[in-house]
Amino acid sequence: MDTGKKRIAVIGAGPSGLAQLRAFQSAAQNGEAIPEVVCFEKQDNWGGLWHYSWRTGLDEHGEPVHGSMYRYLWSNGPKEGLEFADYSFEEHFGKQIASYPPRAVLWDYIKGRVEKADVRQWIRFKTPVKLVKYDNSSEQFSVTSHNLETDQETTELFDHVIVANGHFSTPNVPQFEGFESFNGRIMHAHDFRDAVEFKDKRVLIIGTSYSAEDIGSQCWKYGCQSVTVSHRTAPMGYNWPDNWNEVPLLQNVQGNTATFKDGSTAEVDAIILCTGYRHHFPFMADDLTLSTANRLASNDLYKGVTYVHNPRLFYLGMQDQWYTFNMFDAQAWYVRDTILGKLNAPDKNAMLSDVADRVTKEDALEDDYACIRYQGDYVKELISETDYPSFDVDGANEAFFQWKKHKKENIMGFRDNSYRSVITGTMAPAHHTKWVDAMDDSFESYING
Ligand code: FAD
Ligand code: NA7
Repeated sequence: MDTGKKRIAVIGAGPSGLAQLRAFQSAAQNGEAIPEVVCFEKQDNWGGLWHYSWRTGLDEHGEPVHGSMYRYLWSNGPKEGLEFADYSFEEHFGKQIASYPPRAVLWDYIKGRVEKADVRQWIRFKTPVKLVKYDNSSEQFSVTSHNLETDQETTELFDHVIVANGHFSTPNVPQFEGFESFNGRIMHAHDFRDAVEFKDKRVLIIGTSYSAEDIGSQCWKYGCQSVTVSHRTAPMGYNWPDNWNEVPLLQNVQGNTATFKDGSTAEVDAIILCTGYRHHFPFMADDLTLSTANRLASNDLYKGVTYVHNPRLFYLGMQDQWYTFNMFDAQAWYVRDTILGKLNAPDKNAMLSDVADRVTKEDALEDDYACIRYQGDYVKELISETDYPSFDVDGANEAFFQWKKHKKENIMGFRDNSYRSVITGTMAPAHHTKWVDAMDDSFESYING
């Protein structure tokens, strides 16, 4: 097979798309013939969610703003769980760094590997993909993209498409009775940018997952008057500060009074919906569109990446995520080797039963620890099939277990802990300032401060 003539479209230059570029570049570095790779990125820079934008709503071109990250965001899990096996933190920073870096520091790390790999020229920035279709007779995809600089649309043919547009950008926004007449700000986590906006305010948060926990903690840290968190299923149950309260699901709002399912009420000034995101692929033809919930075993993806209804199409990073950057790498290397013909997808029935098996196993998991092991096993499974550098996944699992324990011990202090790198074996130093006192999230403060 002459793979040198193939054309591959990668949609998105976030951590997943960049993992794909690095995977192909590493094959080329090893002397292998690689296809032409074109990466379409709608933003003006790389790094996906880690590339911060102050914008909300629509951007300067009328495109929906991708960013969901906010100022003062520090990694919500230990960096020892996500370290690239082929590019350690120590290689990038010239020293080991503390375990919960702020956004700017992780963005710098993500950039470092792909700058070293010199793949920026493969990316067309400010070029959102608008439509992907598949032609059964030519067995090719047509990809229509829009150059936002020149305002021109172009349609090109590709042999494979790899969708890496992330799934934490299109908000899931439920409606609650009385929202229309609420006397304050109502927003989704996707539009949250700066906790200082909520200083002295009584904040009501809906939801109990990462966004709820972290946005609530940010508001608390930057001086809000109180945090009330409303749950649909169960409270988070951490040992929260005194001005933090967990309540059942919101029933309605009248004026500034919020009433919850148990009849209790709270006076609130702002409501932040931390109610998750939707997988959203408005640019994919119907027969190519992945439809899945935010779970560990995504629907319709053989080995978590190959679209069972058209195995020339791949999706990266569509799972709910304990593992992130190194899991995207495991997936990208696997997809690369499938495209290069070193790995083969089985027939459709076998792919469907692979998916069903993953779903059944996920459904049987009893707790978060089992979920972490499950996703760790998935990472192990994929990297055992490619030349992605093997690393101690059990050690990374252990960092996640410790992280969970540290959160239980002290939810406002867990980021002060340190873990050992599974790539270099080095223990992370303690950060110079405790998280509750560290108001400056800049790169300089974290690395040089
Ligand atoms: P993204 O980072 O979302 O990147 C997708 C890229 O695709 C973007 O650059 C986007 O502009 C581009 N794109 C989208 N549509 C198109 C289109 N039509 N055409 C062209 N380009 C397009 N993970 C952690 O490991 N640690 C954390 O602390 C952490 N914190 C998080 C905090 C928040 C608030 C959120 C929302 C997520 C967080 N995550 C965290 C998880 C995050 O999903 C991953 O770290 C990572 O960013 C996922 O990478 P990705 O490339 O799959 O998606
Ligand atoms: P998640 O992890 O998908 O969590 C969504 C939360 O929203 C979860 O607690 C849900 O409750 C809750 N939810 C969803 N719909 C509703 C309605 N209608 N009413 C009440 N509560 C609701 O999203 P996050 O934004 O927290 O995290 C996404 C990523 O961002 C993550 O990877 C982090 O790294 C950062 P449920 O438990 O289902 O009852």
